[in-house]
Amino acid sequence: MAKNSAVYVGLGSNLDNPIHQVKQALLALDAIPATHLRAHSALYRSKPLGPQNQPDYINAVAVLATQLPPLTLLSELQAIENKQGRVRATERWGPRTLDLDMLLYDNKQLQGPRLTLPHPGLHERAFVLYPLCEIAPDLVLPDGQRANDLRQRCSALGLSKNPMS
Ligand code: A4P
Ligand code: MG
Repeated sequence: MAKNSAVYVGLGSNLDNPIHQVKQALLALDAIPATHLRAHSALYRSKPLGPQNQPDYINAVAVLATQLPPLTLLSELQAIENKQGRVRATERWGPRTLDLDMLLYDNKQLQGPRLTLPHPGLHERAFVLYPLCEIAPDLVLPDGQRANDLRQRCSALGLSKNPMS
């Protein structure tokens, strides 16, 4: 039987009913071939990182068990983004219906043209670290740092658990 890998995925949305977008994406993650949704965090509301003239985000983190290799899984994540109306605009960090970031794939570290692991924003983003530590409080990153130590160093200003989740 093929080995299961543990993959953490960051979900974000700030357009077109973000709570619905994120909940819909969780269902879609569980429907990826050879992949299961193991757990997900609560939904969080966060102030935008990047241009401020855009709505607040809804963010969450999910953990998957998958038999797909990293680039195949990335294509599946991008297909879900596209299906949920993602338009790739030229503005960096602009608003989007759905963003699915591969935060971690087991302990892999790689820097390729399509995929960087761990995701480069992981170490410093409250909207990633707080939901990540909610579902994986003892997680150790590939570089040996504890996710919970990074979270404690990261201000939660502008981040709140969404009461609707
Ligand atoms: N790519 C490389 N590594 C990865 C990875 N680990 N996971 C490549 C996913 N994709 C990865 O991504 C651009 C390219 O990154 C892809 O083609 C893929 O091959 P994209 O989703 O098309 O564009 P993007 O998301 O706008 O780019 P970027 O720079 O990755 O942005 P981030 O880091 O995803 O940040 N504020 C709040 N509050 N909450 C948010 O969720 N998100 C962003 C986007 C900005 N501000 C935010 C939030
Ligand atoms: Mg992204």
